[in-house]
Amino acid sequence: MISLTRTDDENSSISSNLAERNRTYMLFVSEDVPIGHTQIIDTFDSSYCLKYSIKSNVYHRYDIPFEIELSKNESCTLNLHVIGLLDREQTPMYTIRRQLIDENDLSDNDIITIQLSIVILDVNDHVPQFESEHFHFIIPENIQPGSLIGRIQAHDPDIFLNGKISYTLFGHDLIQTGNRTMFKIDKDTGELYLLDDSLDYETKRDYTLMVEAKDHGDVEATLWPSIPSYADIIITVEDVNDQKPQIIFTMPNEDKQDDSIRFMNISNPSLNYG
Ligand SMILES: [Ca+2]
Ligand SMILES: [Ca+2]
Ligand SMILES: [Ca+2]
Repeated sequence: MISLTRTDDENSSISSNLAERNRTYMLFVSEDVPIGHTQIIDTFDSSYCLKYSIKSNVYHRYDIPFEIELSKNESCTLNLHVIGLLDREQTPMYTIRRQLIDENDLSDNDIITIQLSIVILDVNDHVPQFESEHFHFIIPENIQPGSLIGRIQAHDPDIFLNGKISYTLFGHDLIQTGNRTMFKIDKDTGELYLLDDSLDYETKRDYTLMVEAKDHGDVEATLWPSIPSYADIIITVEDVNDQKPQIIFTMPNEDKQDDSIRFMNISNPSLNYG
């Protein structure tokens, strides 16, 4: 509450110090308040309302979804009215200036300038959005455990916990025979890593996973609960010539003890691309 007061007593007056009379305020308004929402900016002595009026929209911009009113009802209050939809992700802050003038004295000495900074508070009105619904990575079968496969990215334009994303991997192919976890994701960065050394093109060529992106908003909130998003990941294993040729010597006729005749069979599973 400000200390500006005025009475009808001719010996007292609203402070003549102009610097004192110019007021700055900071107000916090949630981005989900409905049109028609009203918030008190300040309360004055009732005599203040008798003297002053708000100069009509001197600095008003039509894309500002607020109006300021000097209420002269039961008490003398300076009020903020919401007259348009708010979206913190579009406009996180507004600055509004208005002048209070004495209609009977339009000299510059009796104008009070009000500067109002309105900070729009976030609600969790966005779910994380993946850059794609499907991520596809191709890796050679001989990459080492711990290698980076790629990065999954989702975006959430909310701020703080409402916009902080954590990633989690799911899927049948995540755990392989022997309870081996094949892949892991950095929950903060979305970087996808190979964990296990059992990649083998000849055994399994595709791994299908699912990734969840979830912000850190309140999952049990009534109005804006945290809701996860999902995307598919396919990891394709590429063949590498990783098997030494098998050389098999066979004897054409074991009855003949002729070491000079041999048949050689060379086979390499990695060359069977069928
Ligand atoms: Ca919003
Ligand atoms: Ca969010
Ligand atoms: Ca928001």
